[in-house]
Amino acid sequence: MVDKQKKFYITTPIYYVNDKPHIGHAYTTIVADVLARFYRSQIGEDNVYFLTGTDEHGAKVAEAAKKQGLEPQTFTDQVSETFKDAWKNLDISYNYFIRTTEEKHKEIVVDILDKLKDAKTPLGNAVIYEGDYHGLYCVGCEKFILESELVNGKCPDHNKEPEKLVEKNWFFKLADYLLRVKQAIESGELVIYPETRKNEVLGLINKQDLPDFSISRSKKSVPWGIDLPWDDSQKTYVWVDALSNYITALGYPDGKDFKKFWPADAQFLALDILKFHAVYWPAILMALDLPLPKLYIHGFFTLDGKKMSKTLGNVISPNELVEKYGSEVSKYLILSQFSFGSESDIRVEEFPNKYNADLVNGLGNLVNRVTNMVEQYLDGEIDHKNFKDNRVGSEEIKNLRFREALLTIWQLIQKDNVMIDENKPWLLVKDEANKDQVKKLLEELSSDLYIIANSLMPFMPHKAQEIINILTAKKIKKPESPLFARLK
Ligand code: ME8
Repeated sequence: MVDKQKKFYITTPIYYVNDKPHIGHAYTTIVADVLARFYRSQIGEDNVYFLTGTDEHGAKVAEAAKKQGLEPQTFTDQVSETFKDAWKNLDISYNYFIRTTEEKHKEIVVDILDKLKDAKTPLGNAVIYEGDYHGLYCVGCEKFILESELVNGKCPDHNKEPEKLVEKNWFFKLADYLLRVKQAIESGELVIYPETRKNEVLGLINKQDLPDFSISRSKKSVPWGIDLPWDDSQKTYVWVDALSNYITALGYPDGKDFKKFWPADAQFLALDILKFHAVYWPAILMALDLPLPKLYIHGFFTLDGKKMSKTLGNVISPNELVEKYGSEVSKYLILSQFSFGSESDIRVEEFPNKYNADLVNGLGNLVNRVTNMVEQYLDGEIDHKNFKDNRVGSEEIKNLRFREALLTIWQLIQKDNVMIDENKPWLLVKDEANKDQVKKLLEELSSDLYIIANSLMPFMPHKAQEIINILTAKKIKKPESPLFARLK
């Protein structure tokens, strides 16, 4: 990522409203939030755009609505609110929350479809053509599934036999774009990070197992979606509708935000939707003659070794974590457990110890000790003009190494706590001759604390600000109640 760039556009996937927000959705949204806050501090509020939202069309959502006896729109209105609430509880600083059922999005999708319909592939063929689709369709996945992907005749993710479908569809001529997508990946025009995922996508293209994909479904099988502008027997396939959100939100093609922010500088997702983002999406963008984004893929994590799912009932709601720990600590606990990109198991049972060790005994204790000593030994007076905003962990954040950024900050916290233990200022102050030494020590500690607080800004903006306010007050005072209360 280039440092001096003037804009930064960050997206998360838009989440399906057939499910409630869980810790998997929260992870993606939190990393996007940290990066957005970081870049805002680097290049200014107006130059960062952070988009998230909900994916509200398709058979899967219609089915979920039906189960609850609700009209799809009423149902999606309700569930998209639960996502907004969860992000509010986690203090997520998105600039826009897009819903695929909103008018502006639907209008621009129609415009995109019309453009694709008129476009020619690099080989001179029509980008969109009509054909018969014979296929197996998994409603759970919301996609056609290949014979080779089945396990014992069933979709491995949903343990359900797919439906056989033959229907008239409109297709996207992916075949004419595969070579170009491959070249774009190899040349770095399309960024896919980490390397393992990039190689996976290249492998997929080399295997030549990527047929042209449908951009529409017959209204009979999927009645809930955007009308296809030139064929009223068809609805827009939910993935074309969904992927478009990344540009409809910005007001493609003429919107000010679109002109300023596209292409995306960081599109976050997990590997479950890699093919759609790393093959279909770039091909669609090429057909629209638009520049390609950077895709950042994090691990798909399990809970106690099992896939999280509503059926297994092992879904952790971010709201429960926020209720117990507050938003900032919840974000800390989630981000510090594993590195971006690694496939991991969430171990919620480790959260209480981690909280006590890192926040109560680590950061909270350091703030308490330093401010208490400054208050007592120096009458609260430290010349904070000497504080420097030398943040630590910035390089790590730029490289998506969020856990490592936190580790770097916590090394400084640890170093300072040790420095206090070793120097024992409470003994030093007993002798007037050590006055300067104590002052110097507390100056260094306060100045470190200032660095720690600034470095924590993208992760814990409120706690960080609280620390900065204490340190830059006329007189430093120990906080009235501890920054992080011990868990009972
Ligand atoms: O796929 N571990 O929506 P979705 C890590 N609507 N991340 C997880 C996760 C887990 N166990 N579970 C979910 C869709 N996620 C489409 C996307 S985009 C144009 C359309 C996160 O609700 C992760 O980011 O199934 C994953 O890619 C996304 O949620 C899937 O969300």
